[in-house]
Amino acid sequence: METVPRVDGAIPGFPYEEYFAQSRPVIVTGVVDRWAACRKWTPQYLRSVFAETLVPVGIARSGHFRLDPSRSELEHPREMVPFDAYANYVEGGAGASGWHYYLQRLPLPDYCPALLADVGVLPFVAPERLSSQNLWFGPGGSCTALHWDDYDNAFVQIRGRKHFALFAPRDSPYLYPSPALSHAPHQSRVNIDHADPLEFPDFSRAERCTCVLEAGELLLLPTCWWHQVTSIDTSISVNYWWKADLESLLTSNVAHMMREIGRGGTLTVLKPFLAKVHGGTSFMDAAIRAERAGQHWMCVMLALAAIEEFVIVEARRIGALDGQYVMSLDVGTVGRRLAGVLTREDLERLDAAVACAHRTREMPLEQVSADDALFMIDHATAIVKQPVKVGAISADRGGALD
Ligand SMILES: O=C(O)CCC(=O)C(=O)O
Repeated sequence: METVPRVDGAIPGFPYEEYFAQSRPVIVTGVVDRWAACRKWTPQYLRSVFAETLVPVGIARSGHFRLDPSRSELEHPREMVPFDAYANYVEGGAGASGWHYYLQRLPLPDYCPALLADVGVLPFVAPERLSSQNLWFGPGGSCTALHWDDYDNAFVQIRGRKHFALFAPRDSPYLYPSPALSHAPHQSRVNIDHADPLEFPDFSRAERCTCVLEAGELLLLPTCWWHQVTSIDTSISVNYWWKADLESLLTSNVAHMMREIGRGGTLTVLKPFLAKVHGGTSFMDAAIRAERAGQHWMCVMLALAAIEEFVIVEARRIGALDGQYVMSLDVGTVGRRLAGVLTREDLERLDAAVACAHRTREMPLEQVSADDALFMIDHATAIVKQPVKVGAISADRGGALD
């Protein structure tokens, strides 16, 4: 089993961005240990600052916190609890009642902006890309189940230790994600501590990488890395999520979702996902960027999404789609209702592009050729007169990641 490397970050010009660009997790020492938070923050200190502020605390029977794929929420509803009472519970030794409580990803700017004065600035996080800064506070044994996020992550351990089990994005086929159109497509169905080999026979092929993050250390966790996180002691952490580059999201995690969604219908449901990506402007732009990055499978699927979206938007505009459930329609058929928008030549291109994309969808990512990618760009560019920008269409069905 591999471990995550530790590097000393206290050198001028430390190459933070390279670790994200190359999708390599790393523990950085000698940086965040200088933050005031690492000196000041204890359960008692947090209690004095938050006082009776109500905070949403997660509840689980076992200490294992999982999302319910049908609700985009934890398996048990969170409870609003006064912070001071929760801090008493953490300090008093959890678990007496058989229930386990964990304060997960509490947005600090919303709940306690005063605490932000104690954390430093991360020079590699551009303010316009920052999505959230969250507090994680709980007793030993709190475990956030295996999942991946569509943001880059800087995870700062302030107090106590946390154990991380990581899997690279390429291991997604062995990690059995929840269904792509569920509310937790980024969560694994496998309990990695007691995996059932009959239910999840390929799990043993996944290569686990582990580490224990100590107080005063910073873990750089690039987007799409699967992680399960377990507090070893009473633990206080802060994490930063920010918009990842489009190219680093075009991984087998997203391919798995696209394949599953594409088998049942159109890919336009992935639009909210695109909106969370740095540089994600339209499916067409994304397809072109994927082609430039040599990600041919992704290019083909994104070009198909651009075509599907254009056909749906145009069909709605001229009233040819009333009441039809967009998720499962056949774009070839709908395209034929677009007289005046699509020419006969466009329709021939549409059929050829859909056939190419459906064939590609079932292929391993690395086997798709540059010719197929260019064929799709060419056809999509001809069909899609005006790429639909992010935010211009609302998807009919959720499925975007939290
Ligand atoms: O600390 C935890 O419990 C989970 C952290 C996590 O999942 C994250 O930062 O993405």
